[in-house]
Amino acid sequence: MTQPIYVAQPDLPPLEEFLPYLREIWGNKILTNGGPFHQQFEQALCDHLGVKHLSLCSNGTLGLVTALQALGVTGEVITTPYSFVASAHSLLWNRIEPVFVDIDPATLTLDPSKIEAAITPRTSAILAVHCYGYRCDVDAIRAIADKHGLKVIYDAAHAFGVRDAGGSVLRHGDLSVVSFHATKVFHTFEGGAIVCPNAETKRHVDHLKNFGFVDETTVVEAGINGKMSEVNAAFGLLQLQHIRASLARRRHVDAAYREALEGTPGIRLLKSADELEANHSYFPILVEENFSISRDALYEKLRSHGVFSRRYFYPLIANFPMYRHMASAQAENLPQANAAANKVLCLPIYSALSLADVTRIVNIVRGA
Ligand code: T4K
Repeated sequence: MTQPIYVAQPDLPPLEEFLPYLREIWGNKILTNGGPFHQQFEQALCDHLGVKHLSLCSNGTLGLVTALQALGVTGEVITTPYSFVASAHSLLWNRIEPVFVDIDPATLTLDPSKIEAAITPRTSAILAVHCYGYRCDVDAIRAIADKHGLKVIYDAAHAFGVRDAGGSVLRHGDLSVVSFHATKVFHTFEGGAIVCPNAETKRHVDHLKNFGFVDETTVVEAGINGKMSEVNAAFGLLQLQHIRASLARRRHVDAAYREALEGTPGIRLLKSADELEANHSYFPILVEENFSISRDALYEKLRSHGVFSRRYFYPLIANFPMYRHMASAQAENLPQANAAANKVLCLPIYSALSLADVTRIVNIVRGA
């Protein structure tokens, strides 16, 4: 009986490597609220990413909610419908109205050429997503934001380790939020971070993720509990020692998929990661109309062989009940996003995926 293959599998270092960290926590009894591992991990991440300021948080979703609050974003925010539902939910949690704009079919990220037409006097920001680790057109988005006086927030949940000519892509935007969920390239079981442009913004974010406390008796804003625990922070410190090797193995898996699938009639791949500075966090294929079976039939076929691919991101966010009544959510406004939601299948990719399993998966796809 062959083992099931899931879309993601978290990296876990040998348990013995984690035990000394746990002993330290058991010894000092500091479990959360910005303890020593939290501080060390923040600094180590800044060094690793080459950014000056970041604030750890308990997950990417609360990171997004807090980032929007920190920037004082209100009214309407232009965003992509092609993402995990947490992107748009972070707006609703702040009582902000999402205005959906279509995506660029080449990168599946927000199409800058569609943004200006969606700006109204109520627009205060753009929330864009580096989908699958493919960098948004950050220069075009910045130019539009500057012209109209808008803030830019990047949902960089998928973008840990992605670099461009200037360094980590997490430095872009007024704030950038990364997820360290178990299914991500770099994870701390649950977790995330808000990358900040300066110390003052980081301080503000630090207060907001701690209920709004600035000292023992002063609460300045209605903050939330978005803190990362010491166990998660310690695990993150350990994970950082393994991330380069893990990314290198993902690169091999990505390359093996590409080599085997390139040229398959009816299967389209996004441009290779190196051209777009991505991080092999997902392996999306687009099942076009001329493929032998439908995307959903291929999904079922893989399942019947114990391969659990995922239709990220189907349904489109704009089609969920809390969004679909909105004018910008209508299908005629979002042809590319709807097409992607109906075509994309994310094949399993993780550092421990063997090349034999890649071949097995490709054979199922090609034999369909
Ligand atoms: N923005 C974007 C663009 C995002 O993609 C996400 C999260 C967020 C914001 C929010 O960040 P967080 O608040 O989550 O930090 C998963 C994740 O829960 C979610 O983090 C992620 N995006 C989203 C794309 O995918 P599911 O429902 O697909 O997860 P699940 O449990 O079905 O896991 C997929 C497969 O991974 C499983 O079949 C088996 C494997 N797996 C999963 C877990 C959790 C494991 O082997 N071990 C595990 O512990 O949502």
